[in-house]
Amino acid sequence: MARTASLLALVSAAVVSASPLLETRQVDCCALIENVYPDKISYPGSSGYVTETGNYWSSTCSLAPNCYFIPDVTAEVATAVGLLTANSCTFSVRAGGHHSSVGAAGNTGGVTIALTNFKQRDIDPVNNIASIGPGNRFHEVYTAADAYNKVGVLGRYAQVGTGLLLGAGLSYLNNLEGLSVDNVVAREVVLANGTVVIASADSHPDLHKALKGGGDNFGVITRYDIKVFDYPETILGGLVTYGEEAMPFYDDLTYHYHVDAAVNDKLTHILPQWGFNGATGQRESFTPFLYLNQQSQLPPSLQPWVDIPWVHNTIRETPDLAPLSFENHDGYFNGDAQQQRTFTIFADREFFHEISERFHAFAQSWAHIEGFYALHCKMPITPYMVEKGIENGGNVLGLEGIEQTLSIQYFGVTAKNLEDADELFAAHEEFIENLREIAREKGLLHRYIMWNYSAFNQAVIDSYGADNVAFLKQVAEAYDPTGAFHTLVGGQKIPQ
Ligand SMILES: Cc1cc2nc3c(=O)[nH]c(=O)nc-3n(C[C@H](O)[C@H](O)[C@H](O)COP(=O)(O)OP(=O)(O)OC[C@H]3O[C@@H](n4cnc5c(N)ncnc54)[C@H](O)[C@@H]3O)c2cc1C
Ligand SMILES: *[C@@H]1O[C@H](CO)[C@@H](O)[C@H](O)[C@H]1NC(C)=O
Ligand SMILES: CC(=O)N[C@H]1CO[C@H](CO)[C@@H](O)[C@@H]1O
Repeated sequence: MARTASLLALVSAAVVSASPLLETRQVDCCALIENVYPDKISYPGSSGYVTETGNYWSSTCSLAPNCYFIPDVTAEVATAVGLLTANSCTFSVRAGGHHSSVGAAGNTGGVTIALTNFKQRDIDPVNNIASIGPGNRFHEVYTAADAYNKVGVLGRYAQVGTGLLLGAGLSYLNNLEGLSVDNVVAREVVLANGTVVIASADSHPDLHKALKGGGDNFGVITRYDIKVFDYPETILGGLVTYGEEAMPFYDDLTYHYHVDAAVNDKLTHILPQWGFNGATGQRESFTPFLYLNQQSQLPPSLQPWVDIPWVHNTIRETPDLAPLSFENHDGYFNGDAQQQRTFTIFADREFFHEISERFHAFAQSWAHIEGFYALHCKMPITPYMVEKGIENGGNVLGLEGIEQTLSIQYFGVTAKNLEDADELFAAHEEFIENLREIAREKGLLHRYIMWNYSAFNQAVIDSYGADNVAFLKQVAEAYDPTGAFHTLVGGQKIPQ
């Protein structure tokens, strides 16, 4: 099947390029790679193509590339990227496929490089480094490190991919060790011209810093070396489920977590979030908890969370983190239409309540859409986390100098059907932009927009501030002088 399709593609390409009407020669970008790696290209109709198309969390991101290129080793990525950029071919890079930004990790009519087979996960227990391939999902990395009672600063959901290590990265270990990007010590990067470099504090340090927030503007990452940390024989962790009865108390606890527990008891981690389920018309919350210490009882800093009415509570002593990541991920599946948007504020008790009330009212007005779900999270970035980043060499996120805890505000909406998505997503955008204005008027807005929770049309890199944008431009000019990652690859781009 793949072969027939590719033959057809070659034939039609030949016909097209012979046409005198076309000013530019059309290159068959898939065939370019297929000539070198015939077994690693999947065309529409093949099982490989179908599988890769299903590897996106949001159905809006499952586009129709002419082919997927599914390499196994770095040298193959390097050859392919060199060919693609030399021939001005549109291409995308996909790791775990969990970003909801359309066109960031996929395209229509181009080549999508699926890093699915990059499954390296080697733990160096002496130097406390995990070397991980971009094709891993977080549960795989947790499992590998669990074997040594070690843990990295990773995402909290089992199936999410390593793209998070480019963005910022909210994790169980944030309060103690800072953001995920700041805990990557080295990356193997395939540059636009196919050259492979290591970016670290000692090797191409400018690229290393740029990649801590600069995302997919510089190359294809084929390996991440991340720090791992020891944890005790057991830790406390689990998920607490709440219903409507808990909602009146929830934002007070969330505020308390931002300004007190996350600051003063750094072994804690909570992901405060609630969802509105269109089918039931009710709010619910599945809140992940972690306490990185060997003890059987919750510490006083977390006790208030179980003093309010809860429905189900799985917090227990556990020797491993991987099961927690699966438990968190339960209920998140691929295939619905998703849009997430985000902005950042300074933590404020009253405004926390107001935001929840407003988003709840918005969600209720969309309950009639099939499969409607609205998810809202409030996640802290403490001054200590920012200091950790500076200690680790600095990043380009522009968070330096905060004196109070920031709160990343996440808003996601889900629809079953793509037909409902346009209208819903437009209303969602309007709602969030309005809310952001209210935050600005109250003097609570921080400019930062976290890449990992952003929508395609939110100006992420701009939000890092002029100095960081200028730095990123300079690094892009040095490592991608022809601007291939700017013009040929979609996603969040450095403003020009
Ligand atoms: C259910 C769920 C839970 C989540 N939980 C968390 C969480 O706990 N903490 C958190 O911080 N975020 C979380 N996120 C957000 C998540 O971090 C982002 O969606 C992240 O981008 C996912 O990475 P990915 O590899 O799965 O995505 P992809 O869509 O594959 O990639 C995202 C972007 O990165 C680029 N990219 C990926 N890999 C490479 C590479 N190797 N080289 C070059 N470019 C690359 C892609 O081109 C794309 O633009 C969650 C998202 C979901 C849906
Ligand atoms: C590839 O690009 C890098 C970064 O611009 C450059 O240092 C290197 O010399 C280039 N290699 C070749 C073979 O052109
Ligand atoms: C999937 C995704 O978009 N992940 C992003 C997380 O944030 C970094 C940069 O800040 C992006 O490069 C990643 O693409």
